[in-house]
Amino acid sequence: MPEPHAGDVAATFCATLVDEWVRHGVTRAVVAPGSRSTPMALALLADPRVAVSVHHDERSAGFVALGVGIATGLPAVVLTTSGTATAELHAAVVEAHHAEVPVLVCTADRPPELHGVGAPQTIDQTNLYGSAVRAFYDPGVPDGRDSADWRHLARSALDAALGSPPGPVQVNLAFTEPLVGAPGPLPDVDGSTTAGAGGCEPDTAEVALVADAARFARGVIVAGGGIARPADVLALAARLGWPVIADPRSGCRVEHPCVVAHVDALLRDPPTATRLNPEVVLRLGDLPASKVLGRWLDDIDGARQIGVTTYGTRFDPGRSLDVLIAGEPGALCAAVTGQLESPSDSGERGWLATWRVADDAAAQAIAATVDAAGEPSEPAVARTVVASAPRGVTLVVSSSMPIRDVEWYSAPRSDLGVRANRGANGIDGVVSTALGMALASSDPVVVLIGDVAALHDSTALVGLPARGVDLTVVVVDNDGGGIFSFLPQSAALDARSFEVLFGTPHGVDLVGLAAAHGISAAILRTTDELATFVSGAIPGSGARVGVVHTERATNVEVHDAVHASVADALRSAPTGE
Ligand SMILES: Cc1ncc(C[n+]2csc(CCOP(=O)(O)OP(=O)(O)O)c2C)c(N)n1
Ligand SMILES: [Mg+2]
Repeated sequence: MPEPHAGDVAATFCATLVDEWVRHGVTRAVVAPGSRSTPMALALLADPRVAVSVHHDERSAGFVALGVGIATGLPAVVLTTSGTATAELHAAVVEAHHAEVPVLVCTADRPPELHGVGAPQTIDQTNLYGSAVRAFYDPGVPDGRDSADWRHLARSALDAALGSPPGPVQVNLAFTEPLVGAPGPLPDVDGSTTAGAGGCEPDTAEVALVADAARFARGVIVAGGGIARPADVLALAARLGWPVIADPRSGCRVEHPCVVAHVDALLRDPPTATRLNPEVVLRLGDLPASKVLGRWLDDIDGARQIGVTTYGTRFDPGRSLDVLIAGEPGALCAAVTGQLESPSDSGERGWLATWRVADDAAAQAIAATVDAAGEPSEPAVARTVVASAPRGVTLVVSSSMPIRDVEWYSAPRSDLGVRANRGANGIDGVVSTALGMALASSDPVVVLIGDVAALHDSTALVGLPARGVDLTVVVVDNDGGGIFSFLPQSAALDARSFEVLFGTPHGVDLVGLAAAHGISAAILRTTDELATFVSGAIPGSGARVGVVHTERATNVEVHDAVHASVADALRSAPTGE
């Protein structure tokens, strides 16, 4: 029998993997150009059930795939050629690992005989991403005799990506030349189903443990990212008369009597921080960005702290949790509500009222201070973007100051999904992540991002107008890293050293940069202009960039003024008790 044509075998192998992935829900592929990846690139493009987007920069491509996984809960395939191209994906793989987002990472490779002999574009890709992947597969060059295993390989990789927790998986694909071939008949489908992502179920003892803690009047719920059923969290809070410290990513930051939106400002005021000390803390999902909140949680004396995360992942850098429960936080709250005997009596309402009065006073002080300034300050930008985004939009917020400003100052909103790459808190890949989300959903996406983060991911802009997405990017341009002005380095160093190493002005014209990519871009000079711009993020609005200029030094003053006004307001507000 003649040897099968290597190109045809590779084509059939790749078509089989793609078919198996598509049969189990994969619909998107993100491909970066290169030769060695040809068999898989052609298989993805040939399958009409797969939407393929092509990106020159693999680093950006990795984050686009991450965004697809965030938006859909299903992995995108991201494909690169061999060599350094594969290493460019590492940042997105690390973020996907920590954020528990599924991604199928396909790295093309040279065959074994070309390793260690100086062949071009050949590096050791074995376990390239270390412990950041759920699984690593290296099936070797397909030769046709192994075809009975192909579907199994595809399904194991998908199961690992959708495991508990979900995450990235590397499938290293070695191909020999010729790289172009025609697929033959695919191996038969074996009919088995995929495991799918399932969280852990809290057991009855864990539900009872939380229900027992719910006997305390002075309880607090801290809701971070990673809550699938926020309504159940709010229902438990309402039943117990407990405040919910609601991170914008939690889905709980809605207009609701239990929701506390300005905890960072409240806890900066020491008498208030002491007055609000709870007996029990229920920490749901990951942690909000506020350091002030984190420190307060770590320093609370004698309070019982119970953590609940879908996959039992620990978010507890201060080691203050007494118990960690694995289970979807909303589902756990619903189970606990079901176990409670009678509605709380009104005596417990004093506790919630204390928080309500404080948070309302803070909200008013923030609004008065921030909205009083004519020029758009950075807190005003965050407030305006959150308030003006049209219904149904997803807001993607970058580290570093944007996520904090949204968390600290924005008013609650019931109809706005907020996302941020907080797995590893990188400022990289933010626009690309948002692009992936926009590609995978029909709703517009708005990004709030600093200038350094925007520049870091500027290759996300390549070809953007032709991608058919509604992506509105608001860049807060303070010509450098504004967050560092809040850190001890700023006081400890001489002004010149600080500016060189941390301020890092770059002087790039971001409107010009966007325009060079064919994107409609404008400077936004007032909060009104910003509000109009953001409210234009509607279906069909396309790719748009708006730049708001601010100053790093002034920004520190604005933050200080806001916190001072909150402290004043808290001193004159009734205590609520
Ligand atoms: C990939 C990555 N590199 C570096 C950092 C460290 N870092 C944190 S914030 C920051 C500056 C961010 O500046 P910008 O995006 O303009 O936001 P601003 O602080 O001005 O709000 C840097 C470099 C990081 N978090 N991630
Ligand atoms: Mg900046």
